[in-house]
Amino acid sequence: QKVRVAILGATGAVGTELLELLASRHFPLAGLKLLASERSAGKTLNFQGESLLIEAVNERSFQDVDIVLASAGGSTSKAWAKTIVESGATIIDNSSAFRMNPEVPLVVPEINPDSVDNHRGIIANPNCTTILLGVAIWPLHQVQAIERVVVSTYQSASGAGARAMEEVKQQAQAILDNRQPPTNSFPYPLAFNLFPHNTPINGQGYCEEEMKMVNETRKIFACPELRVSATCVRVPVLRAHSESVNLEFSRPFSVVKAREILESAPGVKLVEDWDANYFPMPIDATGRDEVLVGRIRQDISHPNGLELWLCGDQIRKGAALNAVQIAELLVKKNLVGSRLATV
Ligand code: A2P
Ligand code: 11C
Repeated sequence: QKVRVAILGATGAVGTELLELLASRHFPLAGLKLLASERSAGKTLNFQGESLLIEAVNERSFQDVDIVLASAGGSTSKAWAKTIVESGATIIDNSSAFRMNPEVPLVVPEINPDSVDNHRGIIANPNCTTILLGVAIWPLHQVQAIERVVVSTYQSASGAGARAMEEVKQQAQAILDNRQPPTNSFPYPLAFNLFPHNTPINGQGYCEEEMKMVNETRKIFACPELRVSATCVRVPVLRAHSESVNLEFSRPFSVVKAREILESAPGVKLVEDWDANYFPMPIDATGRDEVLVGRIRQDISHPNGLELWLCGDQIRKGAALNAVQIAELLVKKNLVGSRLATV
């Protein structure tokens, strides 16, 4: 089966990675359409040696499309989802617009591939921090149920988009040159600094990004009672997120067993050289598909606790790769096309 694909947000950090992944993974394309805002209309992007024209999205954009890979922000997804589904296409949406809608599957193919079976035209790609965490801890959860997760993130600039990545570089240069660093994409300088994630804070003191980790993990794991507490922090790294993870089980989980499980877990690469003090780092995760996991150790403060550390490419597994894997899953399961969601 060959599929007609459109990328909505083709010029963005995730959009350009989607292009690369469709080519390198030999996705069975029957056509590829690049969509963005009016700002990019008429420009071109290279795909497999061919120069493809970028079009401004409009009412007719989806009439000859089977799958839309959307990564143009929540408001753009909300604005176009109905048109996409009514045109007969399936939208795989990278934004948070529909993730918690009970009709919308929230999918990490390594965790809940069968949740796509009843999709109604909209499938949501989880938040990057949630995907990376889920891929690393789901295999352990299969062996012994996790009771509580305490996670702290070290999130790269890429999560805020392509312009934000450029801005960190400009900030670094400005600071080195003794100039005022620009802060258009971020509220504060990120270069030579870090700050708690700048999404709105709720009445309990948690920001939106932290609550995404709580609610999305519960939905993907089909574990509405799972106890999760997150602290999300932006760090001056370009495109790979890191996470410090503390897991609590109902009884001790052997470190040896955890390593054994993660060594063969899908989407995970164990990176541990204790003698060399070498563990996952964002520079090693950059451009890679796997979530790098290491520093697995017994929590000395709790007999049933395990500690681990992970890094994963935010643009790849945290966004574009997961979306392309969902598209591949739809093709494999013959589930391409919409079933008219209520949006
Ligand atoms: P454009 O380059 O034309 O602004 P990032 O997350 O890296 O910032 O990328 C955001 C992507 O979403 C870009 O491709 C951007 O296109 C696209 N985009 C932003 N707003 C809209 C919109 N209103 N309609 C269509 N695409 C949009
Ligand atoms: C960040 N995780 O790093 C965010 C970006 O819900 O998809 C993606 C937000 C989302 O800031």
